[in-house]
Amino acid sequence: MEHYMILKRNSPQHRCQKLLSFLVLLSFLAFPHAGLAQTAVQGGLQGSETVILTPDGALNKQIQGRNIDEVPELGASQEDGRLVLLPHQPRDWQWVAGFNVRWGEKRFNFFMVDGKTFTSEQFKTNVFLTRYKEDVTGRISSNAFHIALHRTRVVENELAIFVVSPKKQRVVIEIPPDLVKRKRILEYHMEENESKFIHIDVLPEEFTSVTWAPEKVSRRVVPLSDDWRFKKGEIRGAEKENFNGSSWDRVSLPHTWNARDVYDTRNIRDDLDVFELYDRGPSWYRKSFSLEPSVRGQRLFLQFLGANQVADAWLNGKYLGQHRGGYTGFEFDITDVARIGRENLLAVRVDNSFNYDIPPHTADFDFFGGLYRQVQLLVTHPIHVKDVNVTTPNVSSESATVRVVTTLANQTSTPRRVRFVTNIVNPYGEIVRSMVDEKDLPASGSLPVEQLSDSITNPLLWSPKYPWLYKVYSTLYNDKGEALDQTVSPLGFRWYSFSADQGFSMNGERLKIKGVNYHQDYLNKGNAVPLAQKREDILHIKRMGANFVRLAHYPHHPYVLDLCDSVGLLVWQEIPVVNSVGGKKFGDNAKQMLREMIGRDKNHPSIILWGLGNEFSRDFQPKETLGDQKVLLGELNALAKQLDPSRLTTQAQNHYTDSSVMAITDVQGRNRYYGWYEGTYDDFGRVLDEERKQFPTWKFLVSEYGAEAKYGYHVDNPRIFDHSETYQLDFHRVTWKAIEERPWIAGAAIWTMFDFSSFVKIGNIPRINQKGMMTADRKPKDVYYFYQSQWSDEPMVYIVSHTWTHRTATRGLPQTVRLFSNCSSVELFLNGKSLGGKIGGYEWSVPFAEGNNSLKAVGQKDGQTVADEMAVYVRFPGAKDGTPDKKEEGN
Ligand code: GCB
Repeated sequence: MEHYMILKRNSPQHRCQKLLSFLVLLSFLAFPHAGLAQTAVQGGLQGSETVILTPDGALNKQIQGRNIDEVPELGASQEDGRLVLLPHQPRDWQWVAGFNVRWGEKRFNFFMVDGKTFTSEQFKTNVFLTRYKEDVTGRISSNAFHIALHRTRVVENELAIFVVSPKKQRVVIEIPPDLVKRKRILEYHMEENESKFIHIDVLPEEFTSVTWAPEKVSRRVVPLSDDWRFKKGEIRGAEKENFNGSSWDRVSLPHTWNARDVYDTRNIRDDLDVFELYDRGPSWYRKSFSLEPSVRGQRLFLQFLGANQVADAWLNGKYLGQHRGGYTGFEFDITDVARIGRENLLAVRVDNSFNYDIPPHTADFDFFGGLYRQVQLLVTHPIHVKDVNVTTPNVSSESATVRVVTTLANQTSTPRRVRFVTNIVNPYGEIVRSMVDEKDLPASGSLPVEQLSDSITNPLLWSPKYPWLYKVYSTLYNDKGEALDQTVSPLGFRWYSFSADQGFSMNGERLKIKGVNYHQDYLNKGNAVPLAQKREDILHIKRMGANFVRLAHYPHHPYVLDLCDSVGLLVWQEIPVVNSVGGKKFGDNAKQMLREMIGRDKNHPSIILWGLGNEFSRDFQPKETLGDQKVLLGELNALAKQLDPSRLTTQAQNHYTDSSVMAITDVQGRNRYYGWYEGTYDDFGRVLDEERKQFPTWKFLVSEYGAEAKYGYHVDNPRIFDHSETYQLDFHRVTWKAIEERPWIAGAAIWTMFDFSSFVKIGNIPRINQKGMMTADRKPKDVYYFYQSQWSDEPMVYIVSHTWTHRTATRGLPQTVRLFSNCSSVELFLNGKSLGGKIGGYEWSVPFAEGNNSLKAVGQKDGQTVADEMAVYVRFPGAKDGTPDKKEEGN
């Protein structure tokens, strides 16, 4: 194995060209101190032409000079005459910039980076964080804010350069010694209209930067989401090619047949049978598709990202196989069955009946049947990358090594010699390490290749606050140097631990886990949720200030893990062993799910815990099955450790305290509902203290706590189970305080982020578990703002409550108005008049006028101002509309 600092490939791009230096834009920044000091700016982007810049040079070229409306993926669109900036960055882009973009008569600039948008105008945006609303043109062109936003530490002589090339050429950048201690020369081959960010940290002596450009290979994913036919029920012969399914419903994926009946409240009876009341059984899907001649000679893999819960598939009448389990993906190699240049007929039978051999048996959520995630075709060269396993055997803030084990497959009938290159690319798109091997791949076989990088200095660490994401590009070349296949895997440099006394630490610093549980459904859609909604969900979680998400109670969509990596959310992901365990086949299936989950998601830096089950050792389980549960948990734990020794394991249990079971996993998750299913919320701290005394070596993480509330329902005297937002707030204020005060509790995950559908719940909205911070269609309850005020660093203020707009008061007696805020000071205004400012403890006595009132709260934090406003209509009982009470006349 060889190690390269620079990738020197003998590609035409790297062959010697005439040296020509042409810099359209160059900005130099030096950071001798923590503050920003702009030492020189050359050039600029304030021309009259619209310029859209992406990390993709070819795309830049394509869009140059065109109207931005034609490229909505860049993030600007118009809705109802409003400009809406969507933080839509294609998955592997770090940034998108637009200069001089036309919107009606206006011109504006925007910059998107890691889901955040910065604009030069006060547009209405639905962005995650709009930190700067002033004109940021200067910052964009100098790139200073980009560095300012993400710096984790003060680095001397840090330099950011932004280069745009108007034509295809070699670019030479000479950096004078006064900026980086000694003179540096960087060289790039750049395409026409290509742009680059070049970022230089404390530089190792041998530093030279090469910016990464992906290879053109045949690997591609063809979506198969549209034009499906669907029919409910068992249908004989539906797998046959000559079967006529033309009368079936037309559907597109994601799809579930339970999007309606699960929410049907008509059938609520006392003798509710959870196995009967929504449609659980087999159904059929059929789809025809054609394959272009260009895929001839390639391998074709039919991939299902999830089907609940048993799926059987046929292509062109031939049986492909069966997958059992509703939450992990699976694939079939269809190369030998598929017809190229002609129609193919895919038939899939999906069955969500109760199945004793497949987890879960029962749960407090619904088992929506169907192809509820995407189906797609993966096309690859017969010699391809099958699997990549990236770990970081040594990592600190000074240095790190990367170990990559790649499985290379040769699906041809002759042995092949290949050149295999692994490039580690930093968040700026620069190759920081290259590892190159020459290998002989056996005919019709595969070969694992292990590569260990030498040490990378000053890695940018991944954390919830600064989710710096590196990428591992794995590229296979044949003996002529032609690229055959390439994959990209995420890489984050981070380390973490749980301690029984100190809670959780990441990258050497203690970090309280502030988390939520997240179920994958959405109101009236079930689990068939579009990807854009998942993105919104993750942004809601992040915006509330959380740093952790427990993906309850099963593996979620792979896109969710990508999002968590990029926005910075720690993840607990689990297999769906919930409430009970079955026999041997159940155990085997649980292990298969664990293999599939770890196999799919092992490279995501966001994942810190593998969950092995939820409340499957509940006290009300038959005693005779407890032994089986312990054995299964032991086997699952051993398997998780074997598959992924780099991560910790956990389980979530309620009252279960048998230490011989609890201690099997590394971390002990506790689901606790004092003040809901039992006791009062004041019990929470005391009971956990007692448990800690009894089990001093446990690493406590509160995996669930929560209380239900109906959105907009407020009461004066909150009581347990009244489903008021008022009670839910009291519950959370007390419980979160108890968690926060105890350093040995690593942290907690609220049950739950969103209200979710559960057939077994008959609260005041039947079929919905209402413990969410937001409703099942994502409306925030007051408690959402309470947590935001506790958890988020972004300045916020919220008047409690925007859903309490009509109040009844006693004339002459002021009403208490509460605010949630993380600001250092807040001032409240009633009908335009200040009621005074406060520092901390945000409660005011407000002398409302009868009828319409306006409230406005203005907060200050770190030089930023935020405000919240609402209208309140106040009625004094006894008074007729507008007429003062007799009693109070003359007051
Ligand atoms: C739990 C379960 C979770 C339920 C929750 C509840 O302990 O782990 O699946 O949804 O309680 O709301 O009852």
